[in-house]
Amino acid sequence: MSAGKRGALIIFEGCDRSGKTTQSRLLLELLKSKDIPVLPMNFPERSSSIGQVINSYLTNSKDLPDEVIHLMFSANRWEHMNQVRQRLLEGKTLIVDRYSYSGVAYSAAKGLDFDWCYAPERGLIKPDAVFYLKASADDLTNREQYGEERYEKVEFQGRVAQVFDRICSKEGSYWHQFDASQPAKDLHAQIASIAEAILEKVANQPLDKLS
Ligand code: T5A
Repeated sequence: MSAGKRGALIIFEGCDRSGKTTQSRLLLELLKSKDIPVLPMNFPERSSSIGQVINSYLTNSKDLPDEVIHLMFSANRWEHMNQVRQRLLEGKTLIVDRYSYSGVAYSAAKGLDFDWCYAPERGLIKPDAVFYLKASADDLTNREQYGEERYEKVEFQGRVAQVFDRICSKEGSYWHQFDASQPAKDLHAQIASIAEAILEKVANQPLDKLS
């Protein structure tokens, strides 16, 4: 990549088991094969001290009030923001499995106020694109290992999906919704063509913040 061009911040969002990890990996491999500088990331990032608390919570070995775990998920993003900014400005594209929208969707689905949930996300780097993988909760429960973590319950995932839908219609311009129940290869082909156009489009644009 030539001097001054930045990388793109691309996010995958969706309910548990919607295929985010699969699609992130396929996109990463494609871009790498084209010699585009690209790195994977995911939130929660479970290795930091905050991330370890989040992991204990998700695997049901620790309980925390809803507000506290919400703020920890957000803090986990904030603790990585300098690294995210630096990598993007170095020209590296980041393919990120979950971001602020998961933070809002899962906490609002528990009954916390939507605006309260969104407030700590303000100021984080705004994604250039969000790929929202949407499928019915009934479809997703049939996928491998469904049900192992705290939030993997059909009724709860239905509420999470409603919040994702609300955010998708509100944020419209940089959200791209896909039918996650189609074969992974077909989904990848659709995602790839949009992603490559986005990389070109944002290379000379300044980074923006969530507001
Ligand atoms: N959370 C997260 C919050 O509450 N607040 C926050 O701020 C954040 C960031 C952990 C949990 O944390 C919550 C949300 C989550 O509940 P996670 O570690 O990302 O988040 O957990 P999951 O979403 O459960 O991630 P998974 O890796 O388990 O699911 P993926 O990545 O969506 O799905 P993937 O690709 O691993 O695929 C799951 C299975 O389906 C198959 C795969 O082979 C695999 O077996 N599959 C398909 N099958 C059929 N058709 C397709 N198109 C398929 N694509 C994949």
